[in-house]
Amino acid sequence: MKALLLIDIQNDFMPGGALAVPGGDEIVAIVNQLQLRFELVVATQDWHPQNHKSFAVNHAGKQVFEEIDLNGLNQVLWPIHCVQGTKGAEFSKNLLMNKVEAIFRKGTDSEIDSYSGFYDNGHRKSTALTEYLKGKQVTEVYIAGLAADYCVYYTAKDALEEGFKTYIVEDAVRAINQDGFKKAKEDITNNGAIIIDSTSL
Ligand code: VGL
Ligand code: ZN
Repeated sequence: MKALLLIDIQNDFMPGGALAVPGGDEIVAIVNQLQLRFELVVATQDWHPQNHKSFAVNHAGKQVFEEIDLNGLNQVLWPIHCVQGTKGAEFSKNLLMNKVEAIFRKGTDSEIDSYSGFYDNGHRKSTALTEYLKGKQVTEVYIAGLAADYCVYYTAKDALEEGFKTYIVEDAVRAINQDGFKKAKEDITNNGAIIIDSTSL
């Protein structure tokens, strides 16, 4: 069984959003088409409390995109984004949601960031996505969404570690930083991930 994982296709990652990913809106129509080819579709939703420590404003004197040590982990400081219950945290209004069977929210603990849909950045707590997918006999995951160099990348890394055959649908992702995505692709393909195009599905 294969599953399509839709990563953080939320307003704040769209052009005009708080943490806009260039071309983020361009994936929505592709993702909607792609969903029709899958029996199982699940989504993740970045879902932070206002006091989340990944937000630069919550560290006196720190600027957006600076890096700090947060409870022993390297942390990029982001603009305020995807705050629980806000418009920015909602899924893009153009995203087809009726096929999405489950939504996994992440980044809810103010002390630790969570890029992957499976675990927080310290692998301290699980979202139970693995158990959910394995309970449905899923062996292959196809990953689409935002941002390619952060949440898509870390979700793919964990998917590989959890033993799933892992595909990145390249035309259905967009990166914050192109160079970062190039390195991310090298890393995950070295670990067995497969990069494909939605047109080949
Ligand atoms: C993301 C940075 C911070 C993502 C989420 O969805 O890629 N990036 N929070
Ligand atoms: Zn976030």
